[in-house]
Amino acid sequence: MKMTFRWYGEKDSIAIENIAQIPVIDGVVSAVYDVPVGEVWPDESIQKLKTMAESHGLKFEVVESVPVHEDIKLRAQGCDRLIDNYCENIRRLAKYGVKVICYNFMPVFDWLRSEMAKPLADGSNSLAYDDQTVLSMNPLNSELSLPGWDESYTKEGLRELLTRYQQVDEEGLWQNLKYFLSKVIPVCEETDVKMAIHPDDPPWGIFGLPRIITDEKNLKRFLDLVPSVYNGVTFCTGSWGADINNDLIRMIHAAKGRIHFAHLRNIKHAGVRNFQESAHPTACGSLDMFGIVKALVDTGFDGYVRPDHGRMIWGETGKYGYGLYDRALGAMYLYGLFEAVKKLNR
Ligand code: DNO
Repeated sequence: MKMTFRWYGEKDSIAIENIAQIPVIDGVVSAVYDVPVGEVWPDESIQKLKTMAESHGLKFEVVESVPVHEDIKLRAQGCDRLIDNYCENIRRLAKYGVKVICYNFMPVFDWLRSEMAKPLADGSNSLAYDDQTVLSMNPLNSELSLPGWDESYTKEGLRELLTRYQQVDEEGLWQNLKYFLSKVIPVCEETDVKMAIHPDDPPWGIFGLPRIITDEKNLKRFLDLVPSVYNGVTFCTGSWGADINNDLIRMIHAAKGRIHFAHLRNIKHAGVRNFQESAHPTACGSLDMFGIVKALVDTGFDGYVRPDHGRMIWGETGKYGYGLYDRALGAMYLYGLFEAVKKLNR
């Protein structure tokens, strides 16, 4: 297991020096952020991330994300050029030592919450989701914006995009994903870079858009789409765990050998489709973090891990879910779990 930490590059308010001082961190997870989705990343930008990481004693082996252009998800005209660009990015990243690429196949929106800074009993705050609130939202009218979303959408652009998706249901999205993977995975095999799809967050359709990386059945279907080790997943406990019917430990066993990256965080369920993100330890939320780590170790997982989202604690402000302090506490806790489980398993 290699413990990593997400870093948004030079523009991140969290200095890489601070990340390097968290004792267990092996590398940063980052991306090139100033190139429009679908275009090729300049060599210099990739090289720069690597150099910055290495000059702080950190590796740069995981990219999150190389975003997938909507025209690929829609399999629209011109998508082959965009897929070629994606393949070129894989080749370039491989040249600089990248081993895993995290991406998602969620139409239009990335992760979604109804509240960004909901107070917790201890005075800290975190991200929360309540389906009733979300059902009453209209992305075209509300002020809704999330750090995970493409901020360049205009209202008209968004309306047009939502209209185009009316032609694509879940089955259509599966086919488009298969087409994308059939082009990309051979390049991964050639360059030894593993693709790791991120589950949909939350794992159900929103705003009438299809979502497919949602549960155990679909996880298996995804793995069978292209049965190559290079076609793998990012096991995000907070995303899959949002559906109370998902048995995360069984899902880890179902994906044995195909989990290349793990996003480990805890959430506390307040009801069906209603949860708040909590501190990482098992006792703070609804997920069995020990059981999850044990399942990963038992199935021979040897990939990258990162603490995911944290609360905002000690007065910290900044990018929602991506403060320094609580993620650092999370990294320490998770590392401790891995060390203990591995030693007990010997
Ligand atoms: C949220 C993240 C996601 C993730 C993408 C991967 O905090 O886990 O935005 O980076 O879905 O493509």
